[in-house]
Order: sequence, then structure tokens, then C-alpha cells
Amino acid sequence: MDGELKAIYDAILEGDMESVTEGVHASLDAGEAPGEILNTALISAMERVGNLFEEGEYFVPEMLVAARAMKAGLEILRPHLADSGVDPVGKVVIGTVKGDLHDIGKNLVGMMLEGAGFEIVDLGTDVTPDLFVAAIQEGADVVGLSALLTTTMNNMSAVLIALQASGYRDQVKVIIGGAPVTNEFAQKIGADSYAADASGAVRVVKQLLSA
Ligand code: B1M
Repeated sequence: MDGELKAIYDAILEGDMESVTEGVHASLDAGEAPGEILNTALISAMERVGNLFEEGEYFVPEMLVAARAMKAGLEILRPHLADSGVDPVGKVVIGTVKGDLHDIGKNLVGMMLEGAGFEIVDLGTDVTPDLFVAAIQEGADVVGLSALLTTTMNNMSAVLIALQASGYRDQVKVIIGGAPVTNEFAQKIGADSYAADASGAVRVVKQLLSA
């Protein structure tokens, strides 16, 4: 990792939002590719934060400030990642399921889909099944569910059950993702597909809509 990217990485670990902001701007000005900044500095730093939390080096407050710093960097990258400038090719309702407050991965998936030309309705975090159903009733081609906790991934199933009960299940494709989620789990709960990361989500959503 080169100097500027390493500086951003370190600033995220320290939760130093100002340095992350400066670093991301400086890297973009220096011609660094947005995807490189995202993967090499931002995402790797959050992975390291997770490891430090597991090792008992970091606690929730450290995770929180690191996440805030990462999100500041992500916001600067947003227009560079979502720069397609074409009419929407489909509408995606996205949210993190009930009980779960993690939104960085979900935001990234939303940004990449936006960049691929989709209209995004982002319901945020801790979203109840009813809210997903209400948003889908307004019209959507795809619903994307995110969960980062083993305790909340089961709430994805509750959304599918609510969709079925409302009669809207056949009108939308359902894609799920998040660190504890697997393809096997997606099949088990009756989702249409699973993606491991944001670029995979774009590929899968396009496939689902062309099928
Ligand atoms: Co939390 N947390 N956290 N946390 N947190 C994890 C997830 C954890 C793995 C840390 C650890 O132990 N190593 C662990 C979960 C363990 C488990 O369930 N097995 C954990 C825990 C335990 C907790 C708390 C319970 C801690 C506590 O309070 N004791 C608590 C729960 C709060 C709640 O949600 N109710 C909690 C709280 C928090 C913070 C609020 C402090 C903060 C979140 C801030 C925020 O998001 N605004 C936080 C953070 C930052 C993390 C880690 C460190 C980083 C998550 C992240 O942003 N990663 C995380 C450890 C880790 O993941 N290494 C951890 C970067 C992001 C780009 O990746 O989100 O995986 P990710 O998204 C990827 C893919 O998963 C995928 O694409 C994304 C981009 O490539 N993807 C999708 C995600 N959604 C998708 C949807 C799709 C498709 C793909 O389709 C729709």
C-alpha cells in the first residue's frame, strides 16, 4: 500500500475523520482510482477494525469512530462510484434488517447499484418487514436486504414471509448479503439470490432482471 492510501487506512483505524477526508481528496487529486482507494484503504481498514475488535484491542466506541471516519471517506467517493448519468434501469429498495445498525456495506451496495444506473430507495437500518413491504408497494423491481449479525440475519426470513403474506413476493426479486450471509442461507429462506460484495450485487441484480 502506498503512502497516501496507508495514511487513509491508518486514519480510519484511529477514527480520525478529518485526516480520512483530506487523504481521500488528496488521493483523488493525485489521480488514484476510486475503486483502489475504496478497496485498498477503506474496506481493508474496516476489516482490520473487525479483527482488532475480535482480539479485544478495540471496543464498540473505537468501532464507531472508525465507522464514522470510513463513512466520511465513502461519501467523498460516492459521486465517483455512482457516475453513470443514464436513465434508471430499474428500481431497488434496499435496507438493513430489523435489529441491525450496520450500514456501511449496505450503503456501498446502494452506491454501486446507483453507479450502474439503478434508482435506489434506501430505507436505512433497523428496517421492519412492514416498512420493506410498504416501500415495495410504491413500486420496485428488486429488494436488497443486508445483515451483519448472526442474530439479525434471520430477520431476512421475516421480510420474505411478510412479502409473501402481502401478495407482493412475485413482483420483486430479493437479493441478500452481508458478512454472515451465504448462498446456502439465501436458498434456505427463499431469496432469489445472494452477493458477497457490492460489485457482485450489481452483477446479480442485472442477472435477476434480465432472467
Ligand atoms: Co459491529 N459487529 N457490532 N459495529 N461491526 C461486526 C459485524 C462483527 C463481525 C465484529 C466482530 O466481532 N469481528 C460482529 C458480529 C459478530 C456476529 O454476529 N457473528 C459485530 C458486533 C458483535 C457488533 C455489536 C453486537 C457490538 C456490541 O454492541 N457489543 C453491535 C451491534 C449493533 C447492532 O447492529 N444492533 C455492533 C455495532 C457496531 C457499530 C455501530 C459500532 C459499527 C457500525 C457502524 C455503521 O455501520 N454505521 C460496527 C462496525 C463498524 C463493525 C465492523 C468492524 C465493520 C463492518 C463494516 O462496515 N465493514 C464489523 C467487523 C467486520 O465486518 N470485519 C462488525 C465494511 C463493509 C464494507 O463491509 O458490511 O461486510 P460489510 O459489507 C460488504 C459485504 O458484506 C456485502 O457487500 C459489502 C461491500 O463489499 N454486503 C452485501 C453487505 N450488505 C449487502 C447486501 C447485499 C449484497 C452484499 O445485497 C442487498
